[in-house]
Amino acid sequence: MKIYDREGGPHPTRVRIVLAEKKLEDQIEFVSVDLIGAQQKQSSFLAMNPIGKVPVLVLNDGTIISESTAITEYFDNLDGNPTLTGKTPREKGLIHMMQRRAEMMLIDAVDDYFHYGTPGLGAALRPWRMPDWSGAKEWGQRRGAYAVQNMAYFNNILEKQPFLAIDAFSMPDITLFAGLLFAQLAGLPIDPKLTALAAWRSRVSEIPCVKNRSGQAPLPEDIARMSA
Ligand SMILES: N[C@@H](CCC(=O)N[C@@H](CS)C(=O)NCC(=O)O)C(=O)O
Repeated sequence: MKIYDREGGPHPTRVRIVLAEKKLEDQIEFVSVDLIGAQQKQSSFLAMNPIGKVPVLVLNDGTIISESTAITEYFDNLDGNPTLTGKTPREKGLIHMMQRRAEMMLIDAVDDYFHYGTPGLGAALRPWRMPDWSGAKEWGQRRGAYAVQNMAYFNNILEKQPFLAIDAFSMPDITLFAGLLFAQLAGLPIDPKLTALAAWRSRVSEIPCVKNRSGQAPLPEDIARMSA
């Protein structure tokens, strides 16, 4: 199987945590996509994934699966023993409820902030990012404020329970963790008053599949190019 992604990107990080948890890393050939160079917007990549984003999973029979939630479902169910996406209808319901919220209320809003409210990945991507829309920057900043406001929602949940959806670590914990890494990188750290969220993040960062994987931080060369 092949995965097209970029080490350290928030969504690639989600999938790499899943691969570590499911012990599937050695079955994957990673293909690095130069996001700052806008390789994901070139026709050869768009033929594979028309939304022009990584990660993309290509199975050995040529089947293409994009969207990190879908890729997580695929890997988690491959061995018939799902540990991240729920075993029972109740667990699956709770997990997908919180998964949607972690995306909609945090990681997607941070993405909008990063790409519109800040210089984002830079000049090569601007043609795909509404460069002439005069309200874009202000809208991006509002999306950042929305993400920050929503951190309190997740904090409230984590005051009452150890993980976001069920009693154990599951898919939305991965999404929230990656979303908070992205937020921090974009300049939106957790408010120190949100102690339950911060404590949960420390605990999650010690879980083996999170701790022992590559890809938590963007590649040094990408950081240098982003700030150039
Ligand atoms: N909904 C997608 C989002 C993927 C996404 O936003 N990927 C980012 C990297 S973390 C990307 O490809 N950004 C480059 C771009 O937007 O052009 C998923 O869950 O996989």
